[in-house]
Amino acid sequence: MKIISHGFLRLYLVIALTAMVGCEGEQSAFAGLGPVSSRITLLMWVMFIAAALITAFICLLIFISIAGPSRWRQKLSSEQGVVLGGIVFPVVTLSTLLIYGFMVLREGENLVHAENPVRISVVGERWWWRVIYLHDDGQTTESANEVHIPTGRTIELELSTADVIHSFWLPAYAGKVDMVPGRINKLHLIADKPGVVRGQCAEYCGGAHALMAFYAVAMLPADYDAWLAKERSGAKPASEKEGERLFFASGCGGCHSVRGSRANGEIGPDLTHVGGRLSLGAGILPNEPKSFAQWISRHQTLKPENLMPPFDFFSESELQALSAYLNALE
Ligand code: HEC
Ligand SMILES: [Cu+2]
Repeated sequence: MKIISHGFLRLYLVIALTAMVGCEGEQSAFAGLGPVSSRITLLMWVMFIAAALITAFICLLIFISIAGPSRWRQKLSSEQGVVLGGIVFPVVTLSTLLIYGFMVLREGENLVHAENPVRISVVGERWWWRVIYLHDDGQTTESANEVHIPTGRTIELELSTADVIHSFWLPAYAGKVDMVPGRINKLHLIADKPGVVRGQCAEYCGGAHALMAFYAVAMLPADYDAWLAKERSGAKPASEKEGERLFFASGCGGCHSVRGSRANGEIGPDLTHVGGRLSLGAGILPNEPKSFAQWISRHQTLKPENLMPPFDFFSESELQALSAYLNALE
């Protein structure tokens, strides 16, 4: 009898392959781009394979107990069989896996221990990320929705929240860590090589939770230092005068900061270098010149319930001027 037809086999293959496409992407727990995530990936495979073997073994026992030779069936149902199979076997296998799991995770923590880490504070906000670089001289530089890190160094992320519980999840580098009101949770990680990966809020935090993503950009240390120095500086004097005028006249500066200008709002993301970021709206739109106009005119459609008030009254030319001003903030 043919249990699996060719059609079914093909269907299984398609499903398996589709699921595996997710393993290579920019937001993948399988990518293992640093020592912490590599440990997690290793642990996942060991647990998965062990669970698969145990399941196969149990299936075999079930099969024997139903259709096996009567001598074997008697063995299985004897008191000895029950004690061995029902108590000793699960206690030994599960305890071994548990202890192994603790050891692997502990080792991952030790690998990233360092005296002098790069410190970055990330604050979860509904529904975006406030990112604050903590300099060695005690000063800070604020940015948003993007975390830049140097490769090869221990990064210490201080995770907190401005409102509800969020969860910081950057699968290429580390496991999830919750951002809990009133607490600062630390997450240590190392990026092995330069590259861009994506992260996502992993704890339901209300309306636009699913649209609360971010990017992490790992850079060679020299590139990182240059980037940070630029990020730290204020915005250049605006060349787009009309856009700048509209920005202030519309009250944008009441919620957004543009360091080096009058705009010093604290409610929304810092826009000092927004033109140089990868995305707008916490990973929702690619940062292209036309995205600014899209965000300003339609952000409540693109990211329903987000906490920026609607600004759907600008004319096309006003939108273009505002966009040009924001885009030039690199
Ligand atoms: C009441 C406060 C408030 C005002 C006023 C406001 N914004 Fe915002 N803005 C926000 C918040 C909050 C977000 C984050 C939304 C999100 O991603 O969930 C945001 C996001 C943005 C972003 C995306 C930034 C990023 O890093 O992704 C841009 C660009 C922006 N606002 C431009 C403007 C402009 C231009 C104006 C004026 C026309 C304006 N905002 C007025 C609160 C405000
Ligand atoms: Cu969330």
